[in-house]
Amino acid sequence: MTEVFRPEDALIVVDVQNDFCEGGAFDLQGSSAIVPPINAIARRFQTVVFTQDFHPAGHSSFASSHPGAEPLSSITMPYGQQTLWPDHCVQGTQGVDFHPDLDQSLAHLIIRKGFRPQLDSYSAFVENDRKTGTGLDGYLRARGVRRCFLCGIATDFCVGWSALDAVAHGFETVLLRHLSKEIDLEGSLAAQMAAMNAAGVVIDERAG
Ligand code: VGL
Ligand code: ZN
Repeated sequence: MTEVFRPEDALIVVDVQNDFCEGGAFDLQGSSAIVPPINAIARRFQTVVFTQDFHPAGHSSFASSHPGAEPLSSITMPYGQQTLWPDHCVQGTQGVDFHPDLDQSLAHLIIRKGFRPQLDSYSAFVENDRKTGTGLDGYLRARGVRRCFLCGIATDFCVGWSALDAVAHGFETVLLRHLSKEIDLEGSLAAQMAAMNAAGVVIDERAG
């Protein structure tokens, strides 16, 4: 039986953008497959939020901004450890756009993140300094949301951090595992799944 979502449920669709999909700058291989079922499930929610990774050129989270640094290595920033990524989701490029099959008319709010040159943001709620809020918490509260469902890219980074922060902000939280795609960098998927389990995130393994 298809679950009936409640008026106080929100769907948060994280970073379903060209650069993380086939042919993108940081192609996670197979990301496109989650797009049609995300559209389908989004039609059943009364609150739908998309997030968009939205970096300026030369962003500090790019390996190319740190001479000699390899992509997927790590550096210490003033706010803590930061993984260095290939250039991705740069404002004004095609890679920053949502996947062409993602139905943007379903989004009630689009939260952009990672636009401060010296600060990255994985979570939809709080940037990587763990202090700078995006405003999402206030928006969801104002709309009476009590439970957050999360899906998108990447399970072990932006989706996972968003799920942990949803719990930390007092929301019941469900990860839609099969509507999410992982990076899996040196055990990051197992570690993030364990963290979500420990925090009380409900892991939903159904296809949607
Ligand atoms: C993401 C790495 C860098 C994500 C964004 O969407 O999970 N990962 N920027
Ligand atoms: Zn990014």
